[in-house]
This record gives sequence, C-alpha cells and structure tokens, in this order.
Amino acid sequence: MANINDNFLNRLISLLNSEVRTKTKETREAEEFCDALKWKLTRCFEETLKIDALSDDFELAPFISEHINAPIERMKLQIEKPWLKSKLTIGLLGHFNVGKTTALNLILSENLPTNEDENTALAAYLINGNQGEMSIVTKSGQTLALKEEDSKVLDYADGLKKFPFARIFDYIVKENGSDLLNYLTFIDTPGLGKNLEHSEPTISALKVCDAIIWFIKTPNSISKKDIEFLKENIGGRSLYIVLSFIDDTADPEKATSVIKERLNDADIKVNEYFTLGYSNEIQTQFSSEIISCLKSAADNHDAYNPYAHIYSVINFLENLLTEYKKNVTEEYNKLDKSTDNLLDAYRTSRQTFVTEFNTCCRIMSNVVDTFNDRCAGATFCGGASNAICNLLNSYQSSFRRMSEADDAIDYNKLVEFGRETSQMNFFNLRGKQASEILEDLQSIKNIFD
Ligand SMILES: Nc1nc2c(ncn2[C@@H]2O[C@H](COP(=O)(O)OP(=O)(O)OP(=O)(O)O)[C@@H](O)[C@H]2O)c(=O)[nH]1
Ligand SMILES: [Mg+2]
Repeated sequence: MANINDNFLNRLISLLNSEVRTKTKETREAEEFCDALKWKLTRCFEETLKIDALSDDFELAPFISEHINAPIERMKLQIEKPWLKSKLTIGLLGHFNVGKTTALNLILSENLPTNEDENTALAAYLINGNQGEMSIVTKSGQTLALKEEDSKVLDYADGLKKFPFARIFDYIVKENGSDLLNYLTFIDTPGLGKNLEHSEPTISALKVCDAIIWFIKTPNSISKKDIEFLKENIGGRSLYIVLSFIDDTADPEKATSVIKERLNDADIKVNEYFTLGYSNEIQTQFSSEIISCLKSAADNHDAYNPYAHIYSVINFLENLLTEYKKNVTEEYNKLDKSTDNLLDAYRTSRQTFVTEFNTCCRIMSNVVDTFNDRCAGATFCGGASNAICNLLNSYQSSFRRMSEADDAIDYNKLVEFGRETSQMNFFNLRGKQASEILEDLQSIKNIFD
C-alpha cells in the first residue's frame, strides 16, 4: 500500500466525522417489528411441526429460509433503503474495469469517477432525488452525509490504491434528478474480484436486484467461470448484456456472435444486448437504446412485495391449521360417539345383572317364606311342592339371565373404551394446540391489517 498522504488522511477523517443521519423512531420500530415477526412466524411453524400438522414431505428449514427469512430480510432492506420498494432495481455487474460506471454516467448524465484501474470500491445506489446529494452507510449501519469533496477520498485517482474501504463502509447513495430514476434504481457495483471479499459488495447488491446488466469486455469474451456464476445467480432476474470495448475488437461481429453462442449454449436467456465503445457515436446510440429498453422494462415490472409474500405464508399456515383442527375435532367426535356406545352397552348389562340379582334375592326370600308359612311342621303337600318348584324355576332363569348379563360385559370393550378415551384426550390437546397457534397467527395478521 502506498504511503498514506496527509491529503488522503484529512479527507478520510473529515468523511468519518460527517454529520450522522440518525434513524427515525419509526424506522427503528419497523426494524424491531421485522425481527419479532420473523421469530413469531418461525415459532408458529415449529409448533405446527410438533403437532404433526405438516405433511411428511414438508421441509421446514428450506421453507423458513425462502418464505420467512428472505421476505422479512427484504422488508428490512426496504425500510433501510425505501427506494427499493416499488421500483425496478437494476444491478450493473461484471468484472472490474469493464465500463460499468462509464455506462451509468452515460445513462444518467452522472459524473461518477471512472478510471483505467480498479476504481469503484463500494456499491453505489443511484436513486431519484436532489442532484448531487450523497450519503455513505458504514458497516455498523450509520448513515453519514457525504460531501462531494470528501467523496474523492474513495476515488482511485485521488484516494489511495487498495485502501480497504469495503471493511469500513457498506454502500453509497447518490441522488440524481434523471427522469429515468422515477421508475428504477441502479446499483453500480465494484464488480467481481479475484476473491470473495472483494466480490462481497457486488454479491450482496445482487441479492436486491430485479434485473442485471452484465458487462462483458468484448475483446476478453466471456469465460466458463462467468457463465457458471450467471447460471447460479441469475435466479428469476432479467438479464441484459453490455458488450463494452466493442471498438477495441478487431472483428466485433465475430466476437459478439461467440459470446451470444456461449450464453445460448449455456441456456442463459438474455433479454437484450447493447454495445458500448469509446466513440461518441457508439455512446449516444448506447444511451438511447438502453434508456428506452429499461424504461419499458420498468413499465412492465411487477414489484416484489415481501408483505404480500408473508401474508400469503400466514394464510397458508392458517388454512392448514384450520383444516387440521377440523380433522382432529372430527376424530374426537367419532371417538366420543364410540365411547358413548361402549358405555351404554356396559350400563345395560350391568343393569340387567343387578335387576336379576335382586330378583333372585326376592325369589329366595319367597321360597323361605313359603317354607315357613305353608310347610312348618307339615308333611309336604302337592300344592306347596308345586309352588316351591315354580319359585325355584324362576330362580334358575333369573340366574341364567344374570350370567348372560355378566357374559355381555365384554372386557375387551372396556380396554377399547380406555384406549379410545386416552385418544380423545390426545385429539383434544392437539385441537387446543392448533387453536393456540391460530390465535398467534391472528394476532400477527391484525398487525398487518
Ligand atoms: N475504449 C473503451 N474504454 C472504455 C469503455 N468503457 C469504459 N472504458 C474506460 O475503461 C476504464 C474503466 O471504466 P469504468 O467505467 O471505470 O469501469 P468499471 O467497470 O466501472 O470499473 P470498476 O469500477 O473498477 O469495477 C475507464 O478509463 C473508461 O474510460 C469502452 O467501451 N471502450
Ligand atoms: Mg466502476
């Protein structure tokens, strides 16, 4: 690293001492809401998993990452960078020194520094606003007002080569009065470097882009590695290709068709190709073509709404739990009926048994009375004998009914009754648990509404 000169150091100190634009109370509260929402919603899914309400092939971790973490991070991002909310966000990507900043200067009549060497150190958001207003956000999340003079410290020409700005600062925001920024936001990136650390600002900018303008230095063509990077990272984004340094190529047509062929072979869909070069003529044509193309892309852009995404996730879980609760209640009611039937059968048998037992006792006492009244001290007469025989017959039938009633008490059914009762308790508990999760979801929904 070159010696740090006084000029550089003074500018850096002045930049670091710039006025801090503190977050408003609303912003802080909104960020806290996002963190709480992420926690609450994740917990609702975990609790749903615990009660087995999710299907067997439901994979919780990837679902949470895609449908809870990603949209909520996007919400936080929109709170921090409101200009990302409804506009088409376009990232200028590629290697360093391929003409990204030059292209942006042409599109927006900007004067962002360009240089023959690696120049852009941080991602820069070009947003609609007062021409020339700039701010810089530190790694710790503080926003500093950035004066034009101080911003020179970041330039390769006026600053210090390889000073690790990206370890102190996160990104720059520059306001611009161009009409185009009413519809879209640009992110100028430092480009992909030799290592991950150098590429980090570019990769994190990529995450918030709806569309990518990928720059290819035509004489260098496109490498396999770049094609792999595009395939892995393009996602659902629109891709535009700028073939820069076109007039530095001996055979532009051939170079262009090789690049198109390689992208085509890799099955990478390109929305539009543009050419950029050094001559005024090429640059004028480039500006007018790319501006009209991006304008129409912005017109057709359906802004991603993370709130709608989260709302649909809540609805999904709500419907799933409502259905689950319905099923659980149905199972409970079925068992309730079945245990009632088992209990009724048991009661009937028990009642018969008791009735017959009482009848037996009564007959026995009649037999005793008959003996006492009619047979005391007497020899057996035919009438008494008949009466006793009749009584003993009914005594026997009563005993038989008692035995049948006892037989009717099926002990397996009693075991079944016990099992079903405990299953009922289980379904009852599951229903309550589902209701609790549904209440939590409703409270989240109330905040949304
Ligand atoms: N001949 C020629 N020079 C170009 C072209 N595009 C950009 N340049 C020059 O190439 C150098 C690098 O251009 P930049 O716009 O700074 O490139 P960049 O991709 O933003 O570079 P980093 O910010 O370092 O990633 C500058 O000196 C530009 O003037 C082009 O199409 N043809
Ligand atoms: Mg640049």
